Amino acid sequence: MTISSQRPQSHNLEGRISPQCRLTLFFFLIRKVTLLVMGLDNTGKTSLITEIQRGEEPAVSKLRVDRFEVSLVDLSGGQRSRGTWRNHYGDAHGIIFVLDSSDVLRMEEAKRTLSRLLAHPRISGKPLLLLANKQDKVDALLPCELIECLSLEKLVNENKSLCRIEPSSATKSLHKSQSRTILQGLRWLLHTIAINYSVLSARVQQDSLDQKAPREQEAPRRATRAHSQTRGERFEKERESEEEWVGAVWEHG
Ligand SMILES: Nc1nc2c(ncn2[C@@H]2O[C@H](COP(=O)(O)OP(=O)(O)O)[C@@H](O)[C@H]2O)c(=O)[nH]1
Ligand SMILES: [Mg+2]
Repeated sequence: MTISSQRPQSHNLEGRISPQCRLTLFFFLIRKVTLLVMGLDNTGKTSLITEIQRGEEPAVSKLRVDRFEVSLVDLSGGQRSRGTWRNHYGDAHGIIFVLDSSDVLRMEEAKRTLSRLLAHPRISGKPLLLLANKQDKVDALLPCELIECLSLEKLVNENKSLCRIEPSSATKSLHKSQSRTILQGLRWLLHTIAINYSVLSARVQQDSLDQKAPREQEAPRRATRAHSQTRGERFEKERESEEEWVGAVWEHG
């Protein structure tokens, strides 16, 4: 019996697809896209998603927009929940960051949160849509005022993220022009993702694997540890790690 020493050939079709065919694929392929919906608590994330899909409010909503199958992941924005955002960074092709334009008192907190988010290696460079929500309120800041307030130009330039800001309102009495701006923003985000789709998808694939790996390695170790501890010891340890974790959230958002 002979064993072939030939290495298996890779099947890279790139060079074999004619430019015409590539153009056809570009227009007709359905692309799967994951968008993370983030922002401080109470800014209107869940209301906006419900408005966009005109239905219930599950944590992950699926919708079809043009040639895209979009998963919108609604991430809770409370102080403690923000510590778990990073578990989703690797899955994202793009970000929707929702602001309560009328909450001037929390604008500094929003700026800090956005700045940390954009600087994260798994987010940096991914396209960002900012929704300046609650525009129906009389004291709401306009998008141009928010750009100043958040030093947005500096922030996105530092992290090489393409960014667009749109006014929005998620109230039931939504004016037609408001729902148009949300859709316009969403289309811009998807179009920007489409232009960089191969690069972003490769990044998502790699980051999702990297994200899963440490958790899978950690699981058997955790099981062994739990088995060898008494109930009292376990409680003490859990309380300690909870305290450490709360500290970490305060420090890193
Ligand atoms: N006036 C006004 N209220 C809004 C708007 N969007 C959301 N809300 C209200 O803000 C509160 C928080 O909304 P929610 O969607 O739960 O925020 P989340 O914590 O970011 O998911 C709710 O009482 C909403 O009804 C808006 O565009 N205008
Ligand atoms: Mg919510």
